[in-house]
Amino acid sequence: MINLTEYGYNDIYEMQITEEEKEIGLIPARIISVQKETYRLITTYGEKNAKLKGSVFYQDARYRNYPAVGDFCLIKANTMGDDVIYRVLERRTCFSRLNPTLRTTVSSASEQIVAANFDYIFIMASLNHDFNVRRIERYLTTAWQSGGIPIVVLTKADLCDNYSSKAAEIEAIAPGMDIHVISTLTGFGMDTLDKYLKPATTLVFLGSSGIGKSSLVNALANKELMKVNEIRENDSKGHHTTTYRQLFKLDNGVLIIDTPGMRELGVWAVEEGLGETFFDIEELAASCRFHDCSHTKEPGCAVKAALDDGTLSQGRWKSYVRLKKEAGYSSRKAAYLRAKTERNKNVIKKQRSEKY
Ligand SMILES: Nc1nc2c(ncn2[C@@H]2O[C@H](COP(=O)(O)OP(=O)(O)OP(=O)(O)O)[C@@H](O)[C@H]2O)c(=O)[nH]1
Ligand SMILES: [Mg+2]
Ligand SMILES: [Zn+2]
Repeated sequence: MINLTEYGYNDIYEMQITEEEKEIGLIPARIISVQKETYRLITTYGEKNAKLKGSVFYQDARYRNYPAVGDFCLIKANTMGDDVIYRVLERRTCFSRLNPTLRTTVSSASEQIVAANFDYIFIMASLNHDFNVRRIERYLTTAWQSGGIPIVVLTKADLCDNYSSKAAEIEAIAPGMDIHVISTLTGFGMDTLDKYLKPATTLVFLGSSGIGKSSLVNALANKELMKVNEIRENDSKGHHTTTYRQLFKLDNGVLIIDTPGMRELGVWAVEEGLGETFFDIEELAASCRFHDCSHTKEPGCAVKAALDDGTLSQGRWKSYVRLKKEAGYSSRKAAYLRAKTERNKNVIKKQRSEKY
């Protein structure tokens, strides 16, 4: 028997299971990889392939509820074939991006969950030609929304002779954040990652293709878990070695989710998604006595009542508040950018009129 707590399972998930679900024999499992329609998962019985229970998933168009790597699900074990996934348990943390294949509209249907239920989110970039501060900043913005702790890992230190100045550039956009400079080739800086390597702790590796995510998985595992292509540095661009997301348990008990390099992040449009994602909270807020209720000390506050009687979890409320703030920030930023574009247009117009 496998102990699922070694795979990060704990009370946060356990308490979401209803009596009815227990009665019909549903058990928890963690998704360890997703390839098209096939889900690979781990349960107390071991590793199995699983399929979605069609009647539950297909009538629910909200993409968000589909399992992603790292998710804890309720499944029905099937000795005759694939197990059946009934439900995704509420995520403790998750990282999402706009689904590049569904970009026509910005709705919750175009959100793609990259990984779920991790503790640390490694935002990785290589110190050679891939290095791009703005891209790292975009990743960090989204990573903060995930609920996990973002860590910056700069790879291939052996190919860079001014890594401290590059690390300083990151420090400037992410003050106080942990930044690590490593080389899996020489072993440089590898020991600085030790503090994240605790049993049953989940790490997710994100970053462009070819920067050494899988190499780091292998280096930490001390064996070749993931295929790494030994291609020349200047040929590595645009070549994906890892093709799907996968969760590994190392011998030291650490859980790592390796992901394929992302060409584009398409930062999840927080503002548009907020109401759909947190429809329950928006509904509650609408029934507060005062329409401009701040949900802190007003009488007749429905949000506070729901928090008190437990129908709304503190975690969900906190992430709503955080996202709301974030949305305010991005709309202010958008307004600023619009104003700036307007100004530029006027400058160009003026220059043009001066010409003629
Ligand atoms: N010089 C040097 N090369 C490295 C280092 N780490 C990885 N590489 C090389 O970089 C190339 C890409 O490494 P991978 O680990 O496959 O990169 P990845 O981020 O997993 O790429 P995808 O799976 O495509 O997303 C390989 O040729 C590695 O040998 C390093 O620290 N130094
Ligand atoms: Mg890889
Ligand atoms: Zn209120």
